[in-house]
Amino acid sequence: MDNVQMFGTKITAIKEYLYNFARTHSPTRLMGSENTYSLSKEHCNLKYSDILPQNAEGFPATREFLMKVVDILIDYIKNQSDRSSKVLDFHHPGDMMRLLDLEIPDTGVSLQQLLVDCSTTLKYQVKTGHPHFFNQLSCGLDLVSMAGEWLTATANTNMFTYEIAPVFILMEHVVLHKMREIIGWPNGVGDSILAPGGSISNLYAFLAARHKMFPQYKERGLSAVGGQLVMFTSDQCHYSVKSCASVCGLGTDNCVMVPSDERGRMIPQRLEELIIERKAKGHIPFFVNATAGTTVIGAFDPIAEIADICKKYNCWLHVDAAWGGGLLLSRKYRHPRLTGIERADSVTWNPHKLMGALLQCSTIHFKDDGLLISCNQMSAEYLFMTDKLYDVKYDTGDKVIQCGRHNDIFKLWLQWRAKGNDGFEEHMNRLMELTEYMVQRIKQMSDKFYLILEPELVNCCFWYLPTRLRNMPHTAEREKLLGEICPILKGRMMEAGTLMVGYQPDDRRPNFFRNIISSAAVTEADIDFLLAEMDRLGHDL
Ligand code: ABU
Repeated sequence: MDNVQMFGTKITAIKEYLYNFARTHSPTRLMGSENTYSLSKEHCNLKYSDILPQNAEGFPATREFLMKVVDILIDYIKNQSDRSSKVLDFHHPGDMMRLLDLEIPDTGVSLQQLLVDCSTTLKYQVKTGHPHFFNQLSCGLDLVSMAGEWLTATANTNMFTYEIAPVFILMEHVVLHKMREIIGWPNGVGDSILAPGGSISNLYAFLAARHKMFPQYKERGLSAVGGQLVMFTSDQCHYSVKSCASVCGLGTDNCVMVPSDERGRMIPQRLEELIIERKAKGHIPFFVNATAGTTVIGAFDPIAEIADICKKYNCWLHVDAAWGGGLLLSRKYRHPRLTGIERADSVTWNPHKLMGALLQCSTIHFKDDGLLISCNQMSAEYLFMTDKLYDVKYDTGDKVIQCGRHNDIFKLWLQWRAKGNDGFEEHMNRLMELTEYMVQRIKQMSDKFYLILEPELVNCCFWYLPTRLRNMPHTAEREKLLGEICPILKGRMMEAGTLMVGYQPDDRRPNFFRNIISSAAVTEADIDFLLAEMDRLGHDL
């Protein structure tokens, strides 16, 4: 052992001594007044090599270690469900670095230290399942879906072949078929895949559309196209659509941003004009993206009207319903928002957003069966042999541009089993009703809040009005001042740790708040709390 190693071993020993001292003298250091995360005396000095799989005799210690990890997780869940607990314990990055021990040691730490590490990690994690977390499109913690994710982690398989994931592959078939039926494609025809996020799902749509129009592109590249491809999307779309143009060689200048109306919906007439304009230049319009639930405002583009234009000009219609897709499950709210979606060639729909499946769970669906494999297949012989024991159409790996694919299906399947279609419909309706409640409360408190527009989805966009600006006429000057308040009030929320609501500008207005209700934990009382807390933290600004 050289001097450096000896020094490292001594430091680890000192740390463990200090840890054990803290454990016996200061139980709260371990995040729990009962000090429940201490391993028994018999196991407290063990290391990873004393448990499975390294030590075949180590099951008792393995079990105790994992049960303690589960205790930590369950306490976290309990704590984040307690409305009097904080949403976050904010520290600036430099301070956070000092609070944590993130170093990778030369000599591994004990199992007991790993439990402290797990507990400390969660102590400083933002509690995205807290009922007062309204910050992102994905909020909340669906516990059945979480149980599914635990099982997924334990099964630790790859989704590229039926050979190593038979049950999960069949679950994908069943759930994705069901989703295509819900989209409205006859008998659920088509093909689908789970992708790592909505942006990549949109990219799959782009690739399939180009492949359909120029099947030679795969082998011959740009020369197969023989002209300038152009795609169209609204100026409110998710930025990943524009990113497709950059990644796939069109260039962002050839992703045409179609103006939207004052409610954030693409103006179909402008789409048609822009297609004609590009055709007149000799370009090849081939792809139109309609957004069903824009990220900031929650707007729905008029899909049926856009579908008519796509048909007229022979363009692929993709619907990015990553955010709004959940409303397909609600008879009350599906129409008119998603009317016409069955006319799309492809649809992105992210269950990890409105449906509350755990991150991440994003699906992309195609009306045309066979396109995904034809577009992406590379026939790697070490994985996708055609002479296997079983029907190799169940090997999904060659349909995608990635190789390894995470198992994102089990958590969704389990959640859907628990809720049934009825449960999901009730969940969607509840989220929309809570949003309606929030709008009603904002209108009742119009001295303190200014509603920017009536929501179509669960995005509620508004300004908070501090006392000094309450009697000012609502002009561009007041909007500018209200915009300046947003980051300050958000900073106060984070420092107080009691609430998280997002803000951003858009191309029509300066900063404004965007509140998202997508967590099953939220109640009317939480919305009342949110509004009261913003006023408490911001009235003097
Ligand atoms: N890709 C959309 C997620 C954005 C958000 O949570 O606000």
